[in-house]
Amino acid sequence: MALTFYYSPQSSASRVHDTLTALGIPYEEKRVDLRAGDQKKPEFLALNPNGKVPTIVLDGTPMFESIAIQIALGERFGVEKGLWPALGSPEHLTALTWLCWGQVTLGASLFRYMHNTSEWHPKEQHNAAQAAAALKELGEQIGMLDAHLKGRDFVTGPRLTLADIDLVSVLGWGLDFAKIDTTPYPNVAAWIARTRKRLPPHSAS
Ligand SMILES: N[C@@H](CCC(=O)N[C@@H](CS)C(=O)NCC(=O)O)C(=O)O
Repeated sequence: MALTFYYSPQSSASRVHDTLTALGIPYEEKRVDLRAGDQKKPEFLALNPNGKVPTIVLDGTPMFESIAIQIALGERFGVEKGLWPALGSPEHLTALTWLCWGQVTLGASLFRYMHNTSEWHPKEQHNAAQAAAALKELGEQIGMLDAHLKGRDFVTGPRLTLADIDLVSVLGWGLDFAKIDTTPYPNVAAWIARTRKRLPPHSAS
């Protein structure tokens, strides 16, 4: 098995880094300097025409989009490591559901909020009504996750999976960014702490 991981610190690659660390599989790390524009160089675009991190090359095949990478790593390495439910199990369906919900639905609200508030986006494009609507949506989504986690240690039940690791990475960033207080969401707060305790320290994110 040969795995190369292209990343930049504090980026969407961090969630894949958390997964690789949790899986404990060998891989080669290649840092991509986003400020220098390495992601738009022909040699990188040949791997990922979307020009972004994370990108991996697994046994010679490039992959991009962290959600696809997470699922591929889960299916290939996670089942035997106890971090991804076996195909055909109810937990497998639940893990896919929450992993995708976190990146697609929750992610869309986070990006909407970010696009309308952050310094990375021109102020003249900010829209206060859009930002407020996104924040309201985020509150409803986190409330929904909180209700799901009631009586569960992790999203699929008693066992940590890559769905928790990915979702905590996305949501943890979002809570900090949007300065959302977790007091109204005690199950979410406890689950984030529980999941983070299971993550070994790492250097790339
Ligand atoms: N949906 C993508 C998002 C990837 C993404 O936006 N990566 C950013 C860093 S957080 C990037 O590489 N930006 C560089 C650029 O757009 O030039 C994923 O989850 O993999």
